[in-house]
Amino acid sequence: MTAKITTIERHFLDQQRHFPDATGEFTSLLYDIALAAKIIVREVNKAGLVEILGLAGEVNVQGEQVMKLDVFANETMIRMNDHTGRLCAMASEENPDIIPIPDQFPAGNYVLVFDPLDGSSNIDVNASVGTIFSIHRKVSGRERGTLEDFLQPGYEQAAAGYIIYGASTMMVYTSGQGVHGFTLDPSVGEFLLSHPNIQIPPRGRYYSTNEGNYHYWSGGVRRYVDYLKAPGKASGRSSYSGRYIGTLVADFHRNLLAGGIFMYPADTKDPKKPHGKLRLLCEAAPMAFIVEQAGGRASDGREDIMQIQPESLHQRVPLFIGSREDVDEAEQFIREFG
Ligand code: FDP
Repeated sequence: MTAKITTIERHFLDQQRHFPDATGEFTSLLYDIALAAKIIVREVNKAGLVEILGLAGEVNVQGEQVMKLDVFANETMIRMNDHTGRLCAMASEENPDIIPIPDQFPAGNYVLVFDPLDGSSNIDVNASVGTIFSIHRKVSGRERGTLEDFLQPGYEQAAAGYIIYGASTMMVYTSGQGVHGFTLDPSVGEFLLSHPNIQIPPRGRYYSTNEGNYHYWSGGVRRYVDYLKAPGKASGRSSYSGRYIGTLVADFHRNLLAGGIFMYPADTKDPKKPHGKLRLLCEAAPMAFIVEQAGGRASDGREDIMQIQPESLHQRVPLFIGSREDVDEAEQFIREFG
């Protein structure tokens, strides 16, 4: 056993040394998120027990109010980060407006956007769920954050990451110095560096999408998925395998390690959501930062997700993300067939 054991805290401190002017504020912010994840996973691991220990919304046997897991995850992220003096505002997938830092606490130089419990429809069936986060530097010049601090394109992110509550719990993040993954060792309660410098294969063999929406997709997207499934006799390639659980974090994570493409295209199913389902700021942009740092690509079918100038906090975008050559090819089909 010669492998070096690096805790997430040690790793963050080592990374900070590359920036002699760093105050430690950013490093501490990442560490607070890791801590919030440990609190969330403690409850996620009890998800199947709510029937026994008390239903969400009821009072449990200990006399405590039982919260729905997504509400609990949201409140944990907010409570862990509202008083530390590192943030000037937050935004969550669960809250319609920005979440101010209460007046009694100091304001910092960063804003945090998060999806506290991604894939929430999978909680009841004991499949993987996750938390996604994105950090931007304050640009408004105001002491307390404003909407302007959130409406920044993806390439301005200071850091982004996710936590996957799966067979084991992993935190994967980037701050622009590569992508690093940590696995939680529950026996010591520490995230340990298990996947340094993750690189996504340039081409994969897997596609992940909700094919139930096939008839609502554009011609280009349909042709692309047909192409993935057809044996490529001429090119000698075999057909792709489908993998889709319906939790962005889990589907993305699989493709990040194994190679492949995740798609949530625009569809005509719901006229209120003409740009697909996923949110730019708390889902697409953070995943785009990670995949680019790992050597992959993220596109809305026409342009890079990282280049999109957000117009509203909960803006939705189509998403094609994963191995570089696969995303290039998806774009080609959309260019050619619409
Ligand atoms: P969910 O609504 O369960 O939170 O964020 C939205 C999301 O999950 C993604 O995690 C997932 O990729 C997608 O929606 C699944 O949507 P479909 O059920 O339409 O496939």
